[in-house]
Amino acid sequence: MSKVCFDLITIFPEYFSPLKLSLIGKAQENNLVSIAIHDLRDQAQGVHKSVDDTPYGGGAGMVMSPVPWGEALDRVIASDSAAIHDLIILTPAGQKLTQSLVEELVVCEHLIFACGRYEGIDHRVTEFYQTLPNIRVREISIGDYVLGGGEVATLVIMEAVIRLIPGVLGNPQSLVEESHSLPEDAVEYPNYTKPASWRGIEVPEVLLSGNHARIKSWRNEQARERTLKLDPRTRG
Ligand code: JBZ
Repeated sequence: MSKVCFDLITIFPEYFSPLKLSLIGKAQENNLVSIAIHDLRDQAQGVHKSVDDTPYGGGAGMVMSPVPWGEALDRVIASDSAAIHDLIILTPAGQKLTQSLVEELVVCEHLIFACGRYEGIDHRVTEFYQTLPNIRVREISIGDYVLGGGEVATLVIMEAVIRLIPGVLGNPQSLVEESHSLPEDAVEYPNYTKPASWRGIEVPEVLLSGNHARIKSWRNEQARERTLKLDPRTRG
């Protein structure tokens, strides 16, 4: 069975409390994934346990020191030294997250998420781990907006990856429908449930018709309209 191991390294371990909930909580209980959370500050030196310093060359803000990062990463890698590790460094300069990237990640055996804060992590961390055998370094961004650190980006990626692990979703049909029934790159059709009339708004008649061919083509048309409305230049 393909059990994916996750190690998360952060100065805010409590950011990851929601991983005990819902789908991801169940996936852990059912031993489909293992998730370990590590406090970077455990590897920091001195009374102040500082993990950042001023940037060489000047400029605003602080940069995370490679020293505690190296200690934390070496420990995680050593704890499963036979595995191939994918080290994911969250950064706005990274490869944009897409469903195809998520599909690449779900086949990895051991994913390490390095969650930076401040202006990010000293670039030598990327450079060093790229030189090691059995480690693949990936710099990833979840999108074009400004975040305060890598923790929320990590949660997004984990939710997208873990739901693709075999056995995690109760109803694997939803995976099939997502990937096949709609045109490539289309958004979903609108969904309705009971009651058939709510605040004077009726559920579209076609959905009550029982005519599955009509329903299918109506849904495809709705999805196409929504997709065009979102991005008329490149989609639909
Ligand atoms: C991300 C310093 O740590 C950061 C800051 C911003 C940021 C990330 C990490 S990851 N933005 C994104 O996914 O866009």
